[in-house]
Amino acid sequence: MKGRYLLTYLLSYAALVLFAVQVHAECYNGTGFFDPYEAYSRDVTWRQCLADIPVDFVAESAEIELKARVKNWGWHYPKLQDLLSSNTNIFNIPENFVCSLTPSTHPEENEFYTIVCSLQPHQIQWLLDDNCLYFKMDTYGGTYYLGYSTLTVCGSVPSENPGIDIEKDTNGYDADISPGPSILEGDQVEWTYVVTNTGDVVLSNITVTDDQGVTVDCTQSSLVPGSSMTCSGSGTAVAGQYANVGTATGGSPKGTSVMDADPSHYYGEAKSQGKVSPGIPLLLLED
Ligand SMILES: [Ca+2]
Ligand SMILES: [Ca+2]
Ligand SMILES: [Ca+2]
Repeated sequence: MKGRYLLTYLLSYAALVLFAVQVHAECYNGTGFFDPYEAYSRDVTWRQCLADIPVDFVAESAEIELKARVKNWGWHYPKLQDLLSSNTNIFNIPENFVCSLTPSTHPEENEFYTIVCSLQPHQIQWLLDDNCLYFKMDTYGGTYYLGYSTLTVCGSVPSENPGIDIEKDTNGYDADISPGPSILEGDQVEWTYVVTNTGDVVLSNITVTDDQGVTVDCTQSSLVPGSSMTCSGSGTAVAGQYANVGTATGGSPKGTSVMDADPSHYYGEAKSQGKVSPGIPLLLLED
């Protein structure tokens, strides 16, 4: 038996570890909105946007790659100089780049060169704020063709594992199968509906319904992972076998719906007939 407990423990632990690290890496690209661009003794500014980044995306790094060609050799090689946030609050605040690869010598005529620059954390935040940034290249004379510019942000998207559980009791009995507890006809019946968030994300818009029209009162409509609430309903016992099913539904932050249902039963002892065994029909004898 000890070995079996150990195995169960190890399997539970492995499941927890797998559960905890379910994130997957993602990279998103955006290409600058320009045609091959000819710049002569003037700076080049362009806007670059990323599309379709999930709202819960956690960025870890971002970089911009710029490819340009020198037509007429200038005094200096051009360099990616400034980054301008397109967020209106901080627009026009120039930010120098941290470039991991900058040409150390003047490029030759007609030579393509590439610069790769890393964005700093607060620049990445600007990018996530509205998915777009303005870039500026200083050219210092000469003629340059801007070939392309690619903006890439990499990070992770937390995966969702939403789950919900409901356990419904009649007068404190789970009573999933009939007949359930015996209750005298006309007595008060108390139903409890314990709803638990069994997933790893917050559930909201939680509703609990009863298929026999019992009014179910809950104290809250959202649950953090691992937490529970007890909802309740009440009614008057009727004679005979009775069954009702409680159903709980909820929604994850990404809009996934989860649902669970649980039944409970009771057997209503008819007042006028005294004790009646379930399943045995009454015989009415006629004269
Ligand atoms: Ca259940
Ligand atoms: Ca149950
Ligand atoms: Ca039950």
